[in-house]
Amino acid sequence: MRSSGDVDVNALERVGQALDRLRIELPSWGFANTGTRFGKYLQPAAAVTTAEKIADAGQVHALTGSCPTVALHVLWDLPRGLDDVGEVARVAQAHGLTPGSINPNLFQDQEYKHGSFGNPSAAVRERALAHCRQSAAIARHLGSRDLSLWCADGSNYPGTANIRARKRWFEEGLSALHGSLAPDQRLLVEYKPFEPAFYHTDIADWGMALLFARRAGPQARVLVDTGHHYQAQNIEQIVAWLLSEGMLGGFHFNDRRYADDDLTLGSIDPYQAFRIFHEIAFFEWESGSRADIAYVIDQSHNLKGKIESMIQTVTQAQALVAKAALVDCEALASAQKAADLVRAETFLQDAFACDVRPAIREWRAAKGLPLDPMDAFRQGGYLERVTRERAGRPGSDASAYA
Ligand SMILES: [Mn+2]
Repeated sequence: MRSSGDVDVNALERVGQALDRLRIELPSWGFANTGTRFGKYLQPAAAVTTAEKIADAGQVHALTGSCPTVALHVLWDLPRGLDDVGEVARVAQAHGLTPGSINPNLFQDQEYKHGSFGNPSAAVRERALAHCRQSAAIARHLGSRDLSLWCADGSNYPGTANIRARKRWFEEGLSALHGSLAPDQRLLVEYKPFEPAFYHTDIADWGMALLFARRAGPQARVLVDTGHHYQAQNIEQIVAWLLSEGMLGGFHFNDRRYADDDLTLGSIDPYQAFRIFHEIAFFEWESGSRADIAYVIDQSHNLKGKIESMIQTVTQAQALVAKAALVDCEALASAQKAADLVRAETFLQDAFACDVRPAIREWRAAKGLPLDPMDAFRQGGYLERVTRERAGRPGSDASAYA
């Protein structure tokens, strides 16, 4: 690319190709009233039923063109388990979507007070396994590939948990779960350093998730939630290592300032997200293969409008992916080889500084999408309609903690 800030024809094509391939999954829980530990500010337009969450996700996909799937939480979206599968599939199809990753819930029920797969009680560990197996069955019936696991397991005080025993129980549980996957299913293992546990967390970092995934079986991969790292951790290095190991299964996207803040992707540090997208693009260029990665948004907005914040997130992801597509990987590789530091770094900085908005508008026009998805949403009347329909109903204050 040129460093003038203009997007030339070749670059325009690269942006178009990158956007054509971008699929970013929306979380059903991002459209409902969800809470912080301290309080919850209710939105009259928030979705209550699974059908409403899917309808809202359908709006975001219709306007952005990048979100054909919706992630589902078993406990919140399919409370009757397999009996809810038919209706969820029907509603998704009606809104132009397909069900995406299936997320078991191993942290909300009272039984999980001291953990799920790491619980000292064999009965609770069995219960966690049974719930995950049922979730895998739900995924099969919905045609969803990924079973996405986040375990809140951990302890709050030194000496209160047998860390090695819990590791062993996790290995046993995850292997047993892997054994009940269909051949085309994947098990994604997410990690998080702390919260809700504040002394030790059983899957605290990418290395632990990698070990568990390797031991579970060949269909297990690591899921990187961008908010689940210590301050200043080099996330793109983790991404590069997992790519190199063939173990990067997916992302949960959000941004953070302090901890797992669930802020809008790129709102605090867009260069961080850009560097992640760049490492993936660079890997794909170098290997000549597509990285098989599930991109999922994991954000629950308590203050911003829920649909608007998702549109904002997706358009931000489109912009950052477009910028990453502008890095001239061949020239970068040769600068790296020559240890030409400033030149190498400048390839990233130039791409990041490039104004990709005209190229993205061209792509949208070619796809028959609105040139400005946010403006189209605000003009479209959907929010006013659902606010009228949903306000004041019983259940609109229903609790979920995402
Ligand atoms: Mn997550």
